Amino acid sequence: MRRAACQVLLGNWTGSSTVPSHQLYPHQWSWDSAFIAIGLRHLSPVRAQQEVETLLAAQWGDGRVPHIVFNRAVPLDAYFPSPDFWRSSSAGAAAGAPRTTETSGVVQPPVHALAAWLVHSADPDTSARRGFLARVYPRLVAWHRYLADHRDLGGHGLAAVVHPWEPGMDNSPCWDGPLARVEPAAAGSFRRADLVHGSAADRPTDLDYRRYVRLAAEYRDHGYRDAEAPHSFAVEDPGFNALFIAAEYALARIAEALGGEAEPHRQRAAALTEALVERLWSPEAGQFLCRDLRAASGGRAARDGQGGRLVAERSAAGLLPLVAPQLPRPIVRTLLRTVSGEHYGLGTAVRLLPSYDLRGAAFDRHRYWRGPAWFNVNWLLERGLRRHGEEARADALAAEVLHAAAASGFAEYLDPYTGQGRGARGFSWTAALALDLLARDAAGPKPAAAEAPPAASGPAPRIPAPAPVPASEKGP
Ligand code: 9WN
Repeated sequence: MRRAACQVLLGNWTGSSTVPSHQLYPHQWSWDSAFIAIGLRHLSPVRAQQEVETLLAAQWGDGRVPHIVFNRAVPLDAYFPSPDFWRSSSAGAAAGAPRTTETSGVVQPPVHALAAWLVHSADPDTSARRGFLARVYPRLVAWHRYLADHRDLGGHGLAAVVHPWEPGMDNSPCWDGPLARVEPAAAGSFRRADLVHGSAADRPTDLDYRRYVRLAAEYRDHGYRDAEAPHSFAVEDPGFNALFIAAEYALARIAEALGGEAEPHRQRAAALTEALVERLWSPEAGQFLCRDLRAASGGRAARDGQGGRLVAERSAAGLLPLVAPQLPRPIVRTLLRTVSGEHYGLGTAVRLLPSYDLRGAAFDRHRYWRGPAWFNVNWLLERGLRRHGEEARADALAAEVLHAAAASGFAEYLDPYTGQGRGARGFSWTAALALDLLARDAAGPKPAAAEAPPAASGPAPRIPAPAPVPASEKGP
């Protein structure tokens, strides 16, 4: 399995970074590259450093790390929206877009500091010799500063996303309400490339795409300047902010390793955690929810006086705060119950965490982020479980992730009920994160308490459970 995972990563390597999939996503994607680097470090720490640095080289002057860095050798019609839609080097000039590299203008979750720290930890000597941390640290600081200074649209300390592509979970039912207020771009005004390789039953609808295009064009036409763009879609997402918290703690570790000041990063992480709980925790739902900042105030849900309204949809993003180390214990306990309760059914109804409420009205086991199980989300949950001392559950989940990754040919995502692979095969982050779990398995003894939960169907996986996260990787 290790060999097969390495082959996927080697095959998707372009010479300076890794594509998520040659057919569907033939460029470099931001959060993909972070997850890819986390796996790649076990194959080649230097290549993993390069993955992160290639992405950060396309950072804008205002600090944003774009969600796509385009490869100029790839034909324009291979992916939509292409560089001639975003026009970053001209339209984004005032926001400091690179002059010679074309990128998108939106962002993705800030997993990069965590990736950089894990990449460094894989081979600290080589990393130090090459000056890796010293080079990436100022860029990561600028990236986090961009989120804090330009994206706190709600004014209470959390970063808002301004396009469904930003939280990385493009087609989540959480966006249906906020998106409904967006005027769709004219039908036929653009040509989708995703349907050439992906099935229409799995991908977002044309109407969704028309709204994605409208939002992106509006941002572009305002020079990608957050102070001027209307941002008619603005949402505080618990997944995005949970990863921001984890990344801020990772930045503290990086600062420490460089002999710098770690405390401001820890304080920012603690403040973010407080704001996350204050603004997005829903005791009724037993999980975190998204806050739609553009929803008209009024109505029952808005009476919390916080501005906007909590979105009444349960998505797996609302469980990701488990990766935050300082979450109040009662909230952790509730989240742990929710994970295996009726809405997600982990270990009872399904083997991997679905992306959306199994009982939700919009649940669709095949369509993008509306139900399927994704590997990066499950890798993050595994980490969160371990972080809060749930070793046995984490071991069981890791074993399921490895089993599913191998059985599906490293699929992009899975039908949560059958485990059948969907979307692209030979998908980079699936291979990378499997490699990461395998490497942990090789690194240490198997914890005694590792017991698999009851399986939904089929034979139990034969893959041994991995060892705990090494102490050097743990934060804060
Ligand atoms: C738009 C590359 C990306 C992932 C996202 C996933 C999908 C793109 C698309 O693919 O999004 O960014 O065209 O649907 O939703 O999480 O980063 O793998």
